[in-house]
Amino acid sequence: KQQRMKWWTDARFGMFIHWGLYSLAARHEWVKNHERLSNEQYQKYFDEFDPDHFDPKAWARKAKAAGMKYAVLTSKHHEGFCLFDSKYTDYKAPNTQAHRDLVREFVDAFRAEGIKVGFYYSLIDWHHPDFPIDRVHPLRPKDEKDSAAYARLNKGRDMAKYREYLHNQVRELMTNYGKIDILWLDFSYPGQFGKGKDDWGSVELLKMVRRLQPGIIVDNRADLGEYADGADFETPEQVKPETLEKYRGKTWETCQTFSGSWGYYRDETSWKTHRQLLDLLISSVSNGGNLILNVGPTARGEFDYRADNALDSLAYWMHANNR
Ligand code: FUL
Repeated sequence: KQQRMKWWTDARFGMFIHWGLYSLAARHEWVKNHERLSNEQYQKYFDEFDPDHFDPKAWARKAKAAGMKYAVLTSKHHEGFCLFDSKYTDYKAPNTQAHRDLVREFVDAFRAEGIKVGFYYSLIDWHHPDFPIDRVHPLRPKDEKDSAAYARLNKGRDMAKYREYLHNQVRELMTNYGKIDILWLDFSYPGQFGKGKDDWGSVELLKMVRRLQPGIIVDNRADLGEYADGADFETPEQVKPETLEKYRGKTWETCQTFSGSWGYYRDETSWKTHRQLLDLLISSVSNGGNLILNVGPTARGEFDYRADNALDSLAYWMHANNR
């Protein structure tokens, strides 16, 4: 394991990319949940998705200049939309006006810059017809404690079928794109929303992943229980730099946003200052961990000017301090 982790530990700094249909709404990647949108209401984002400014080579150059050594893209977020070409769904980028597999272009562009590539894949899915309606599902009942209502809503939904779908898709991701360096499964926090390793078939899933991608590094969010070799690193999310000290001695990566949300949120005003970003990087590295900093590209496929400015400031700092 130590050997497997070596490049990642040396790398220290990566780019997270949250991109999906929620980028069109431009008000949080959880918009479907927050606003309890039905598939029909959400459909307009699929119909309008047309990333005419998508230039993954430009993304990769910006990541590289900022000193980032790996990048993790949302192949599928909670909304269920797939940026990749999957045999198991029609709900995917090739069927939009993009007309292509965006994951493949990401992988090719970042590899060409010498940046390691990884996939985020959401274990929960707010589009799949078999995924059960729970307390965090957009279609949850008005009274979130009404168990009879859940029973009614879940009639005909079958977790076993969804589990098969998720295993099939992860197999595609682990098979069709060459060597993948990182897999970022998200989430369950066991027990919190009533889902766990038996629902995901996590242990089997990870065994398959390790078989198909022997060198891959996997996060700790799939509730792996007794399967000790399952997870490689802890994932403290949006924590303050002064709290990172407590992770010393562990293998960890803190994931952080430029503002609050992960998906593009046009009107968010809570952007971190460049100094705060630098503090996060320095605090992560000096406490023995990694930082993965997130960009939420716009629906048209480019980085917002505030993200560009932030990356530029990091690039300038790297340039000045790279001796
Ligand atoms: C969380 C997700 O719910 C967020 O939307 C985001 O992807 C973050 C990295 O992980 O669990």
